[in-house]
Amino acid sequence: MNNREIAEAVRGRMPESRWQHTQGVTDSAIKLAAQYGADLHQAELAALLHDCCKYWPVEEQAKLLKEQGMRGDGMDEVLDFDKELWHAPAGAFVAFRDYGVSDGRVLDAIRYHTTGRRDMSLLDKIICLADYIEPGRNFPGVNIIRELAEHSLEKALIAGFDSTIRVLLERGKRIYPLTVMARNSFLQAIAQ
Ligand code: DGI
Ligand code: FE
Ligand code: FE
Repeated sequence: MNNREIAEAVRGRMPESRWQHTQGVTDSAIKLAAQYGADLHQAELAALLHDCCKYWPVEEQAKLLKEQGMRGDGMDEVLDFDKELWHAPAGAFVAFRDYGVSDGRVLDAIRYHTTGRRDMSLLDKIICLADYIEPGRNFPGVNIIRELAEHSLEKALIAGFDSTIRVLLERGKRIYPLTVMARNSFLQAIAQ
């Protein structure tokens, strides 16, 4: 499947509002990739597929994740955390199985687009940040993240994770360990 065919298939399997979001993430990811020297085709492909599982019944997402078994990739505990996190690793599996994506860098960018991870790749950073700043996003602080994205992927992502973590703290929720690791590794990187 080429990117255009993938776009049509993805669109058919989600509500129109999520397709608008997916297009926004794709536009933002391509811009960030051009600005920061990443592969535009990979950025487009990962963005198109990043939320491909978002509207699957959670039981099906859980089933896919159980079938994959333990991978030792930081996602093994995900079923024990917020269901909102499941669509990312489940989406990577579906991108591989149903959309024929074999590029591990694209699959990882989908897998870690919600939580982040320690030492995120350039493509991981672009997809995660595009998801925060796409034009349809409208949460408190989003414009600061957009401004930071002009100069530093890392500073923008710290601000993004800070806003997510703040909401989780306010709601008394746990924070997935990979999100803490991602934020720590960015803080370390910008201090150097
Ligand atoms: O799928 P989207 O709505 O486009 O965006 P996303 O994949 O970033 O959203 C997943 C949601 O997961 C996000 O609104 C916050 C929530 N969440 C719950 N626990 C955690 C978490 N996000 C992160 N990064 N870390 C968590 O521990
Ligand atoms: Fe998502
Ligand atoms: Fe998204």
